[in-house]
Amino acid sequence: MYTAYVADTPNGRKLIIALEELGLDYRVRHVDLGAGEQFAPDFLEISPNNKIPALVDERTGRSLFESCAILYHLGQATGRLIPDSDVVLQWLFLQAASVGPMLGQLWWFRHAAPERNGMALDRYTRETQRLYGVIERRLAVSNHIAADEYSMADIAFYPWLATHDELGIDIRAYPHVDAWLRRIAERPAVVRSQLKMRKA
Ligand SMILES: N[C@@H](CCC(=O)N[C@@H](CS)C(=O)NCC(=O)O)C(=O)O
Repeated sequence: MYTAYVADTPNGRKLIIALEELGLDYRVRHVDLGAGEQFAPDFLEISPNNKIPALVDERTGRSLFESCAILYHLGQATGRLIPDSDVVLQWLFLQAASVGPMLGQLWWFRHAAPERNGMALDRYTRETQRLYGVIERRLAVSNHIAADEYSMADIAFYPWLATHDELGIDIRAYPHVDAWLRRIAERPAVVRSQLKMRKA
């Protein structure tokens, strides 16, 4: 039995999709980021960077933070969704190091900044478009991100790239990403993850 600490954000959703895909036994703990629950001492014990998601294995008491490290761990522990560990890892690093932070900044400057900042909007929009272009080129030659088959890399990218409308990104400019998003959205585990996240 696992406990998944999440909120209704792309990083939280990744973990729920992975747990659903793997059919693992887990319960959800919703962390109220607006109320500052991520700074509670108990939560910092398992997630010292005060961010969701985090995962606790209740059988061993072992905890992990950083979404892509958690996905990688679950894949290795079950022997599933990691067709080639080095290749999956490189895409997981790209997601965690670039796609999450850049799209996250663009979202913040578009939806949460107290005043409009044209330079930041321009910079993060161009960087986000560049990253959609990287994945577009990859999906032009591969059915999925790390390999032809579905893997943890797709789980890591999907909830982020699915936010294109909120980011002002015209998905028609990235037809392979668009088709891939539609295919992933139909997966039963992805559909179930949405229901689980509603409470998050
Ligand atoms: N690199 C981290 C990023 C996690 C992250 O940014 N989580 C956000 C929600 S999407 C969070 O918990 N923010 C709370 C805060 O910064 O106080 C990961 O992939 O797990």
